[in-house]
Amino acid sequence: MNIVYAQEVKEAMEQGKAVVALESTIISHGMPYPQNVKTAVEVEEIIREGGAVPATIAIMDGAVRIGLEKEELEALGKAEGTVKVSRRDIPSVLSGGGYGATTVAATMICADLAGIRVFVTGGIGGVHRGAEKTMDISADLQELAKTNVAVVCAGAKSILDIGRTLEYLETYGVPVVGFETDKFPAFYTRDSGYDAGLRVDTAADLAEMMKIKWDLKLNGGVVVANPVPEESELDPEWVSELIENAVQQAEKEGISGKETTPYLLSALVEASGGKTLDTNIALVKHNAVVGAAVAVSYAEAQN
Ligand code: PSU
Ligand code: MN
Repeated sequence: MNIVYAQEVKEAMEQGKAVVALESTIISHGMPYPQNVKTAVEVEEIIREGGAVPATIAIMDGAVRIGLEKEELEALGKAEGTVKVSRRDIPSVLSGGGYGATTVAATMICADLAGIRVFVTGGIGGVHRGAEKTMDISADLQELAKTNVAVVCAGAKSILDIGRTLEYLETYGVPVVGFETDKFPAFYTRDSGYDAGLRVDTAADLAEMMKIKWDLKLNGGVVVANPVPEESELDPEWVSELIENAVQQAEKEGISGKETTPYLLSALVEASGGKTLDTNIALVKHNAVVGAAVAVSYAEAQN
């Protein structure tokens, strides 16, 4: 199979050490250069400081890559024409060559192939606003329904219909766990107005829950909803107005399909004078702290 492991990841796996998967769409389509590369490198470092080994996942030149070197992160962050790769795109990008940046869904698939059970990102995709007409529902949700990887995120942005996203996850049996919170966070803000449904307060408790779930063959992911740190939270009313405008702008310009999320993210960075980007970076780093702790606890629970 076309799977290539970075040396650091290979060694960690051989030794049964904790490994944390990271996605690459956030680098190629989620943030502008050079902040994207700087963040990716810093997030990897945070994971190492937390006692785990980072494995940024992407497709390069016909292979699934589990772990990238610094120069490769830089190349990916700068490259133009990188394909945003979700489940459906994996075979075509592997056979066609070039760079593919994996979304939450595709990163879960590759992490699962590699046996990595903890994955850190910013936010998951979900049911888009207006999905009752457009049927725009992220493939991330279907992947969470079936693939055994815990996804540490800061909830879902209110560019999405958060209520319907949570209903979908409930229908497909995906545990949504607030980390040190009862609330489901809304990415830029700590409280979406919806309850997460479940809560854990320690990485060890979460690791135990994951182990029980998968020992019971209850296949599928876990959403670990970790709110943005208070000091980096944006004003909920302000951000909701920005989002409202961005969603309308996207509609007017006829943006649809896989273009929607990247379009909205960059429109928000522009409209907020960079504030949404600062918050995005802060929350990913915080997720890395929690994800490393969960991976360490989960590795201990295996031994
Ligand atoms: N949310 C973010 N940043 C991102 C994404 C979501 O804050 O970069 C990316 C993730 O890779 C996620 C994808 O899996 O967007 C969802 O895209 P879509 O809605 O097209 O499935
Ligand atoms: Mn979509």
